[in-house]
Amino acid sequence: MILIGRYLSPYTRRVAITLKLLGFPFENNPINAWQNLEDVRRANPVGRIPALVLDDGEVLFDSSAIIDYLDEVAGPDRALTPPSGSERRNVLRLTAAALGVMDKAAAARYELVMRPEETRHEPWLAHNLGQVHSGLAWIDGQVRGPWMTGEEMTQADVTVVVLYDFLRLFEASGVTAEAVPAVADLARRAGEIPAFAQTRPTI
Ligand SMILES: N[C@@H](CCC(=O)N[C@@H](CS)C(=O)NCC(=O)O)C(=O)O
Repeated sequence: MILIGRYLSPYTRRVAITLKLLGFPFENNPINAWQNLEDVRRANPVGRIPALVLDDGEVLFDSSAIIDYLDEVAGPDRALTPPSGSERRNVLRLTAAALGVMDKAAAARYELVMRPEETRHEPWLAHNLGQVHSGLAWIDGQVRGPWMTGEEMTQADVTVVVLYDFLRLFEASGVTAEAVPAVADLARRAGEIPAFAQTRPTI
């Protein structure tokens, strides 16, 4: 399988970590929509990363759809999202919150890096960053320990950790370890696991 997208994208990184945790071999093609739009569009007509090219040539895109497929192939005992019930709903809720914060962080970052400074709309930037902080504070209050939902690492942990690592790299987010101590501790411990350490992004 070939994972298209660079690990600076938290959406791509959550797929890479899931592939590694579930033991799927893959190659990474670290392209992005800004420098390689035509190549990205060949895999995903919307022109976004990540996309996953399967061994038979079928292409999947959107990180959640890819992860759903990987969980299905891994089977219910190994899947990172529980198969049913309140455990599943809880993991989906936490993962959705982390993805929502990720979308807001991306919107804030685009406002800063995609526009000439004189056209930046500060209220929109502040609106998005406000949602980043409120969402992340809520997630921090949900950590049961040692992982998000208790003893087992799940997709909620993968997504929260890639979100936090991305926010720490994106300094203008204003997110500090002190503001979200439970998430910061979770990310520190996850960072010692090879799947996380081997995919650590740099700007
Ligand atoms: N919902 C999508 C979001 C993917 C996404 O926004 N990717 C960003 C990179 S972090 C991208 O390709 N942006 C380029 C663009 O939107 O033009 C997913 O989960 O895969």
